Amino acid sequence: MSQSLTAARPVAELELTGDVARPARLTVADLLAWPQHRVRVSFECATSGMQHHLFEGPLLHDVLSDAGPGFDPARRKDRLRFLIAVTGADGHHGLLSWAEIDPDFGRAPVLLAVGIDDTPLDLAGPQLVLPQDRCGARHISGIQGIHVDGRYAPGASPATG
Ligand SMILES: Nc1nc2c(c(=O)[nH]1)N[C@H]1C(S)=C(S)[C@@H](COP(=O)(O)O)O[C@H]1N2
Ligand SMILES: [Mo]
Repeated sequence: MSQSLTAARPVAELELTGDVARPARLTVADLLAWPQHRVRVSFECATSGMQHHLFEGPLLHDVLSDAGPGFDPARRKDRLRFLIAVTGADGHHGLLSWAEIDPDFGRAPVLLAVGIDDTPLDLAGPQLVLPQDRCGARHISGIQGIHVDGRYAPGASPATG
């Protein structure tokens, strides 16, 4: 057995896919490249009650914008058909709309946390943090995938605005 006892444990990676020009695989270390934000969040869990945490990480909007979402940034209406699907390694998942985190619309300061209560999340993977949510269910931990989907367009939409 030549395996070193100090061999690195597998580091979690999240896969950013979908309607983006630059799909990516991102570790927690990669997510440190964006400006970091700290936020204290309180949320209620239906089973375990109130929880309070200090989270740190980049804005989801900053990370996804740099991946080149497939809309025309000059046309605000073009962003309204985009969904963001977030999946945890255990299969827990949730949806956000692009407009929810867009500075021109909902402006929710949603984070991709790389740390919780000053503990790094390198091994567990990043956690979605939604300071605006009263309930904890969308604070998806161990994020494995983020899929940007711009196909929700059941009818033709007006060209401008
Ligand atoms: N991956 C994953 N993230 C998850 C969940 C889950 O089951 N899987 N549960 C959610 C729920 S219901 C709550 S309240 C918060 C906090 O859950 P915890 O008490 O397990 O930390 O995490 C959320 N994130
Ligand atoms: Mo919960």
